[in-house]
Amino acid sequence: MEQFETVEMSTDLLIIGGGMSACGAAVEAVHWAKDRNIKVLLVDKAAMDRSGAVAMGLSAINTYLGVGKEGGNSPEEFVDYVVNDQMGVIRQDLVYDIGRHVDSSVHLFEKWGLPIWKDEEGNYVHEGRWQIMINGESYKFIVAEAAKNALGMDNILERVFIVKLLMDEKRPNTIAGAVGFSVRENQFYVIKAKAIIMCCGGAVHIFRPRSVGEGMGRTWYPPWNAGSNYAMIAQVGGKLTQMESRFIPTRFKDGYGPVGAWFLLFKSRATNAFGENYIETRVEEIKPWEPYASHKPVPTPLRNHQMILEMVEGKGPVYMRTEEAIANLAAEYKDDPKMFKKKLKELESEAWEDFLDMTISQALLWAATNIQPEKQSSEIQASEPYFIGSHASCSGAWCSGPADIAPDEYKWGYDGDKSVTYNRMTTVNGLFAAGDGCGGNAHKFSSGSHTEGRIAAKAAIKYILNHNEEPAIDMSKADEWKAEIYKPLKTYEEGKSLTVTDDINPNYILPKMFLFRLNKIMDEYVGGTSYWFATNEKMLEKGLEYLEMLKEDSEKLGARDLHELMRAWENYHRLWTAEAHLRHVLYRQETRYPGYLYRSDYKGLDEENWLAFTISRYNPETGEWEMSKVPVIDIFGVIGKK
Ligand code: SFD
Ligand code: AMP
Repeated sequence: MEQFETVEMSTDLLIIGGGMSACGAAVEAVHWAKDRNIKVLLVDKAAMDRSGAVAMGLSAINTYLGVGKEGGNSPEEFVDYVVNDQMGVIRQDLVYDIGRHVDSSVHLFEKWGLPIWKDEEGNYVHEGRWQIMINGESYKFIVAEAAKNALGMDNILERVFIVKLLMDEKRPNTIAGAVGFSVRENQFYVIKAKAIIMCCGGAVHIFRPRSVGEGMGRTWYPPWNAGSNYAMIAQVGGKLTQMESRFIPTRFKDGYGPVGAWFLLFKSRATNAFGENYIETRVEEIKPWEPYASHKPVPTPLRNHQMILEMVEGKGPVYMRTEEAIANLAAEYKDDPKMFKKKLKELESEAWEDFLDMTISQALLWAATNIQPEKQSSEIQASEPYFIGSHASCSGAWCSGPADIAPDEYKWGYDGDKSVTYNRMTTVNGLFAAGDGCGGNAHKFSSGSHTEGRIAAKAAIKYILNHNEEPAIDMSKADEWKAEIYKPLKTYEEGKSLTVTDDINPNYILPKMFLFRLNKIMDEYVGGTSYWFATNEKMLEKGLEYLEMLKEDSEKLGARDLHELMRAWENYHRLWTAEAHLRHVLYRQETRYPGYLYRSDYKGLDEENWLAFTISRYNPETGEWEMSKVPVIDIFGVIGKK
């Protein structure tokens, strides 16, 4: 323990994470903090230039409304879209809040240097109604630069992994700080803070991925999003919502290339192996999920359901008809051979750029398997489940909404005084969440997550001004926390000489083996890809039993170096996320999201009982999980609207 120096730090606002929402939080927080003598510190487990989901870049910004522009959308229309895509269970106050502010984040990105595609009149080129095209290979770098400029490097800790949050010793249910360690240097951090914004992204590798063995690590969402948001918020008693809302993205097979550009920009069809368009041929099969089934566009889970039926009935592979889409788009120029050739080349290069900007592995896979998108179709498939509160799913913390829109049930302030509410504050005082971490609020994507970081930061500064008290943390416990965090290193050192191969040992379990076990339990009992996303009460109860045993074994996690120590704690966060997920799946007794999750024992939609948010709270005093539900309030009257 002596070799690890304890670094004690103190700040007013602590931003945990350095991704899209954290960068938004940083820029906004500094704006409100700078003339008020308020300190802001950001801690990222990686390097901000390329950390988080946008590391590889993106080819589109999926949330842009164009409010007030010709042909633009209103925030109310955005609410209608999101609520119905997500089968009704959405916090309309939070979505509206994103809708009314998101354009300004996009305009900032452009000001900071992000190239956005423009047409001849200088308007943004839309991929679809809500999506605009970008040259986004350096998207994260550009957004991070603005955050770094705002904060200054002295107020940023990179490569420091936050393991757990600390609660105030004097004030009940109030946040006071966090502890973590450097993954490069022998430094252990205790950080005191008056408010914290959780910006740690979603969770990947909770379920066994389709890519195993030599393909391990290739996933759609980034493998380093390890559920830190959900785990750390739950551990201190913060309420989580919609943790059953996992996301099953339809992706190009094996390379995980996104499909949005193909469906929306290239107007491609997807068909089964016999050329049948399942969106048209399987209309009847989604009817049990009315009123949502008739909404346009068809909700994402229902589109997935139609595709999954093709596979289950033996009509796969399912193909994205890229060659047909390119031919259709070029056909307009068929009477002018020169223009036709030029257009074909242009479309070909756009097809490759889409992946080179965002999912390079898909472009590599195309090259490696001799795919020429203008000549042949590519397989698509339903991926393994992910947890992401910012895409077409909404797992995350139960957060307070905007004072002017949120009904009383959805907003709270210090001591429950509804006249002083803090937007995006969790149910723990002073603890805020944004991006993938804020639940019940889907379709934020990169721009909406940045926006939510900004919203949370403004509220967190207000909270600090109203509660400007020193956090009460008992520093005499620092050595205890330190021993707990570095324990996997010690466990490994003490046990390593007992076996010749160090990945199999009776005294410890290495993070990779731990991960494999978690993945197996979740896949087989909680409805992973092997089971086509289906499970039932009995399976879930069995799965929970095995998770409990894994929890016991987490005490024996071993790590060979600092990097592996991070892997150990990431997997511990995954375990908590997995348990929260399982408990929510068990609680919601219906199949609201076919295509994402099937309860074999409750096959249909049950609007009467389950048009509600599922809420879980881990009680730190008793160690028990408490489940409850909160009714959905249709603030804008959009549920089931055609
Ligand atoms: O089409 C700790 N996303 C897309 N968004 C778009 O707008 N357009 C697209 O085209 C998108 N596509 C897409 C997308 C993502 C990926 C991976 C691909 C394609 C291949 C979604 C967005 O990226 C997503 O909505 C946002 O990035 C979410 O933002 P945020 O802030 O919630 O998460 P983050 O950016 O991943 O950042 C997480 C940060 O936390 C750090 N971290 N730091 C300290 N301690 C810990 N314990 C920590 N745990 C995590 C991370 O290092 C990181 O900085 S399309 O396919 O959908
Ligand atoms: P994806 O590439 O699947 O992440 O999708 C990018 C964006 O396009 C998201 O906003 C999706 O909701 C949207 N999208 C993808 N496919 C479709 C589709 N077939 N119909 C309507 N919207 C879609």
